[in-house]
Amino acid sequence: MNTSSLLTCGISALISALFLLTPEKAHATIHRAEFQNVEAEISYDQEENSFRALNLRLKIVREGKILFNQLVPRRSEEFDRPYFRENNPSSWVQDLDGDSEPEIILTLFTGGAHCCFYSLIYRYDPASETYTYLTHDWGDGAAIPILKDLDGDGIIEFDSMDSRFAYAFTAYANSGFPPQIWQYDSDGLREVTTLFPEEVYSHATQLWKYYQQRKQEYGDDPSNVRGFLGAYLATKYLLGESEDGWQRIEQVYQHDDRRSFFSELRTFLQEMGYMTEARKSIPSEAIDDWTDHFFYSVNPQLSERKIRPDETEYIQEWNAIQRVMNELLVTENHGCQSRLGHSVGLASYDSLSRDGVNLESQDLDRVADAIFYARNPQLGDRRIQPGETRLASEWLRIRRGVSRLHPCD
Ligand SMILES: [Ca+2]
Ligand SMILES: [Ca+2]
Repeated sequence: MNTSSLLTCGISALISALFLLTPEKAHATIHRAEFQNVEAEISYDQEENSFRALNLRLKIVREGKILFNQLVPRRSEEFDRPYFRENNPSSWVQDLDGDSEPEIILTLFTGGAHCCFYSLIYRYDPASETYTYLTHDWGDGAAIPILKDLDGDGIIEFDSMDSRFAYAFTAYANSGFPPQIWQYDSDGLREVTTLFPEEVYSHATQLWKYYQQRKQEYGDDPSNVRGFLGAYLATKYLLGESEDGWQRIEQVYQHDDRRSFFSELRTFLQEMGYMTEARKSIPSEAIDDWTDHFFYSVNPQLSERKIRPDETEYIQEWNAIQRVMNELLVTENHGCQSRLGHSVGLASYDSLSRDGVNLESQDLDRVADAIFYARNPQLGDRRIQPGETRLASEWLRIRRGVSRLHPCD
């Protein structure tokens, strides 16, 4: 019998909840589930008219022997309680990693409007004949996973969502979430979202549909649509279709704040790691062209002539900029032809005057740092101290030299 068919019969798992009145007017709540040779029982005392859940205990019986019977370690020993997703047929006792040994997945809710959730995953340790656990945080309720073998290979996927998008661009009710898919092994949960392009694609389609529905039902106000557009774009990055995603968003989002919204969106997606995949496909000519661009911006005296092999300081400065470009450049399509002629650029730009001191792009700060430290190797990587005004104004002069107000300027 293969693992997936074992799994199917195992899902005849028994789940029950019994409510017994104890003398302290506390209800003892018990949940039970079994899978193959493992039976687990969760119990806790629920006081009347109270959110407290006391004495939360997990008992695990394997092959008829009680191997584990302990209080569950919780962030709050009083309030965190087991959570079972409504209408979710997936059992909390399952073989997650396809080794025919069931694990126990206990998800806890801390209380609150929709946050927070975390799971304790218990694994059998044959050497000590007991169970060890690890913890995974889901954050917001939107991320509570559905456990399902999406591709039928016997390894369970945790089908979740990226809850860091809650409140990112708008109120919670208008927030959209990109998909996140995880798999379990003895080291913990590993994110594998991009290995499931069909699921990601269907999320992208769904998010675009939500965006259109909201626009139709509630109007095209920025606060109604920003959350869904942001999550849609993140999903397009997961699919390796960021150019198409940007094109659509720039086409449909015509509000006055579009420039600042796009800039906010780029920075957020970069910080959340969505641009890593896009970065892999950056051609080396684009990296060199961008390096040249910044190098000659801060060295106008060279009139873009080639660096000679004996000009070691210039070579070091150029190499320092190139290292930063390697890390920062992302695939972009801003709907305009960049002067450099590549669909590749930085994620964040200055939004205010190039001549003022109000410089806002973290990417451009890093370019300025690279040049500054290449020119001042005696500093190592120490920061400029208060009072070092000559160094401070040198940094600022470099920073102004690399300022860009728009990807197409
Ligand atoms: Ca297992
Ligand atoms: Ca699978």
